[in-house]
Amino acid sequence: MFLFSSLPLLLLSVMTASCSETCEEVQKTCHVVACGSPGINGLPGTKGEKGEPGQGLRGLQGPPGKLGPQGPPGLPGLQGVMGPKGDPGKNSDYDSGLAASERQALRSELDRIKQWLIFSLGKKVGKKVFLTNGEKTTFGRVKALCAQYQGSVATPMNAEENAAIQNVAKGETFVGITDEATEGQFVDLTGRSVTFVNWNNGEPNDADNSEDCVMLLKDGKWNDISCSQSFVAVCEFPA
Ligand code: MMA
Ligand code: CA
Ligand code: CA
Repeated sequence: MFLFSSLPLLLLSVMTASCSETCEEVQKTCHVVACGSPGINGLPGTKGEKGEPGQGLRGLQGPPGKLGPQGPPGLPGLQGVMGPKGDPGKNSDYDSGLAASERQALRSELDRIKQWLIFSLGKKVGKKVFLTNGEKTTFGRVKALCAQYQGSVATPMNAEENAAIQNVAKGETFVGITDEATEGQFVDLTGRSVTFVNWNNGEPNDADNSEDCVMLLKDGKWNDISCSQSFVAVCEFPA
């Protein structure tokens, strides 16, 4: 049934396909067809191959377009890599700012200078160095002089130290021992009773009741003497 009713339409389609001209022309050659409303368009043909590039000159590039609106802020970036190690901090109490090798070099240079000083001027006994500036002065002045150079008045604690002081002084010298506080009780300058003594015969005699200081005689023996007399200043320093 469908086949019969659609047969004239099918025929019409075939005739239209073979008669591509206008309706008048169709009427000349295709007598069967009545001229009515235009037929429906056929299906599009397959796409042709791309043509050759044109021969005309290409136009100049136009000016850049206007700046677009600002976009939204981006997400935060990833955490950066760790930076290099910082400089060492400064602490004036504990950090000299010198490398260990520099400190070592200074230490050894200082030790060499100490050795020269001891060789030329002083005597070292154990942990003490005895030095003099050759000045002859009162006991009070000797104390002040030694303190000025961070030392103290030479005080023999044994025979060896006694000999070293005698040697450095090359003459009569005060030692850091007095009985100023209590007559007859000889103490060092820290107030401790002396354990080593080397008194000359008949000493201490506190002559004229005015001898509270102690001097080394040329032979190293001790004599109590007035503190206001003047003798060679000998100081002792930590070695
Ligand atoms: C004598 C003797 C000493 C005293 C001095 C004072 C020469 O030695 O008595 O004990 O300290 O005189 O100058
Ligand atoms: Ca005395
Ligand atoms: Ca005396």
